[in-house]
Amino acid sequence: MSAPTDNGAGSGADIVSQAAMFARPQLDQLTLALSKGRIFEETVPLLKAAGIEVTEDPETSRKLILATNDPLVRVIIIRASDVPTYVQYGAADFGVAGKDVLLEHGGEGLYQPIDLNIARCRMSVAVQNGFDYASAVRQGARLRVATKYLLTARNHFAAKGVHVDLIKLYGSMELGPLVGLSDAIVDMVSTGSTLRANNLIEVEHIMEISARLVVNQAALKMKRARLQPILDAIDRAARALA
Ligand code: PRT
Ligand code: MG
Repeated sequence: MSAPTDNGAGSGADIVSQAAMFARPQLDQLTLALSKGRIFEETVPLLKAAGIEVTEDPETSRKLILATNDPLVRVIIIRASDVPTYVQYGAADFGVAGKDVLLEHGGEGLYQPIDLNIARCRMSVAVQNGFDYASAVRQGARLRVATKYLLTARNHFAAKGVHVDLIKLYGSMELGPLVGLSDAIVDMVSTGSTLRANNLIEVEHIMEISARLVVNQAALKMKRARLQPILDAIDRAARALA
């Protein structure tokens, strides 16, 4: 009888590899931080080009540490906005995060990001259809803006000289103008269908967004021999797919 793979009571070999996965990181072991969903899905082909295959699916597994075909490379699955923090503190050697997330984090302790050209979207200002954004801005009214991206939004409106009261949200920004929480939102737009479904329109395009590969500065020095060929292969694959 074969034991279910998820109950920790696997074969001897399973137990050894599980132990290796949970052991404190070794100098020659690499930890990659990814978030579930689009970042994971769009990073997988790039990893494959570097010879790394994640052997479990984060959508069906409850594990937060996933093994790969390379015993010295493991993947941790965390919230998108936590990726820079894990990499900054060296809990992950490298990770993939959106430019939106990296701008909010500030980039401390992270080595020069490589643009992977994946998870592409744009950061925009949107308002309810019918709201006269141009006049509100022209008249110097104080705009209430709901967003997850406080720093980027603050910089954007400050550069334009627009007075804003920023309201921090953690998700579903689209609801803000519909229930009178805010006049506008700053959020990611990809197909535009979420805005349309909620009677919102884009009134300003702040910047193009794509996901970046970020590397812990110390790891790049200490683990360069193992890390650099992987970074180069991912970079080549990203350019080839772009
Ligand atoms: O979901 P969670 O709160 O855990 O975190 P997250 O939303 O940051 O993670 P995730 O996985 O949704 O997004 C990860 C990264 O993907 C983001 O940091 C962006 O860099 C990038 N990305 C690309 C997007 C989108 N496209 C996107 N469409 N992030 C979010 N969206 C959302 C947007 O916020 C809006 O609610 O999708 C909706 C709009 O999509 P359309 O297609 O209807 O326009
Ligand atoms: Mg999301």
